[in-house]
Amino acid sequence: MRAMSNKYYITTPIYYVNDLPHIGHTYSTVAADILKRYHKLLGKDSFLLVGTDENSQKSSEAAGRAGLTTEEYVQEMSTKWEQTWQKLGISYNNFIRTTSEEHKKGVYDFFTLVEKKGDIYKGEYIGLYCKGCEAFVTEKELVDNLCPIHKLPPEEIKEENYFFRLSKYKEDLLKLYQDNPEFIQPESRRREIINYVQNHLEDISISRQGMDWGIPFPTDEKHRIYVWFDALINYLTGIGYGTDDKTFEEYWPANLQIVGKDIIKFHCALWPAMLMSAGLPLPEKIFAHGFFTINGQKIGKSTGNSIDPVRLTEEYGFDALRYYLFTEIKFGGDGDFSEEKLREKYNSDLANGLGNLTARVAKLAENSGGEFQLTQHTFNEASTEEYQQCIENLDFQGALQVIWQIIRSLDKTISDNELWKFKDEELITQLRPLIEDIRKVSIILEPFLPDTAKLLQSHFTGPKINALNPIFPRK
Ligand code: ME8
Repeated sequence: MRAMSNKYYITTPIYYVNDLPHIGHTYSTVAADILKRYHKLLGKDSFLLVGTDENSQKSSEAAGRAGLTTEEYVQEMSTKWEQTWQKLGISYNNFIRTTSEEHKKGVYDFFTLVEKKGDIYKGEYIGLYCKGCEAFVTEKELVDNLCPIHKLPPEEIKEENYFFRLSKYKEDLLKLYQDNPEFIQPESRRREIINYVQNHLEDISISRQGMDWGIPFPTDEKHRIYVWFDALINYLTGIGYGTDDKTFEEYWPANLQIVGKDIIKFHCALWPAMLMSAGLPLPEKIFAHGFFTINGQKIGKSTGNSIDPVRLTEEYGFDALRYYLFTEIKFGGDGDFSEEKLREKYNSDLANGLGNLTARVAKLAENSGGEFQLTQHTFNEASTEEYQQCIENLDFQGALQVIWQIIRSLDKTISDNELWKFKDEELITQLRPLIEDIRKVSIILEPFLPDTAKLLQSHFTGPKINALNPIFPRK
């Protein structure tokens, strides 16, 4: 197995640019951001890659509708995606665009390795293609002759294409899943993939003819590389594959790749097979989370019905949105998004819970007139084993529950001991451990609520502690 290393490399899917980010994309990206921040706090050299998938047919169609050239369109849209992650405070290290020269260079290098291995051949493809999925669908998968996800009629496509010998890797993939039960998480997804690889794995078409958008096929100018084959390689090119070997070697293989459950076949079967073919190490783990609905309806660019994460952030704050997303639903499962529930959680756990506690303690500290010489805690000292275990297991809900138990118990200490009845030295003595605990809470909050954590850390520094305006005004 791999030697222990001090780096942590985590990725999110790279999203299509034919629309703007919605709450589903935000969910995957924030999950990765939580883990990036957590590992950084543990002292790891952590790298979070995000980006946009621009070589898809969807891009040129959307550009046409917008009256722009595809280049202009993808440029404009990818800027908007990047700005959204900036507005939401995502701590990414690189934003990879699949139309960039670095990416293309890496794709060509990768292609050369796979081709040398003899894993690319020319064949004829006849199939039903769903533009929403940017993938072929089988007749069996259709519901009323429509793609079940996008409710669109697939097109029949018949053409000469290049194929990747995916089926050649069937036994290697099954062995991978067998030997590394942690490779695909959660377990339900692992079983789904084992079933797919055992029963349905076929060679996959990796080129398209007659397109004027996409990376030109390296060995045949009539073809373009089919978007998934190029898109997956972003996880390598985003850390320098093909252009900066040193950085690439430092970070690859990824420690964790986060995806939604809609794209697991590509990530858990095609992607490791591509890497095996190229002779590159495999990622350690792929985690597929569930899907949000809004009032039971799938959210998505092709179906409309989106919720704008930037507006929610402006209204409730980024931390509140993060808190809601990861307390409401067990990471991995599906859930329903509701602004009403977001507001309820905001008021009960943030305004009344954390906000109220910190305001009370700060006010008492000011009233006491005391000076507090406080301890500097490292992240490890501040966090409990249970909290760390939850995050290592990607149980974000569990980790937040650990924090909120502490918050409730601190509140209870104030009420049970009727701290407001104390004065001067007695009050100072009673407050000191409470303030120390708030400081610890503010440290372990950081992966989840980074702005709040910073604010509390700077407010409760001592020696003098002033009153604090409610950090979460009631909504
Ligand atoms: O599939 N709930 O991009 P995409 C939760 N470009 N997560 C959701 C969601 C929802 N309702 N809707 C979308 C692509 N997501 C490819 C990926 S990677 C090499 C290429 C999230 O723009 C979830 O992470 O369609 C899902 O996997 C991803 O957005 C799909 O984004």
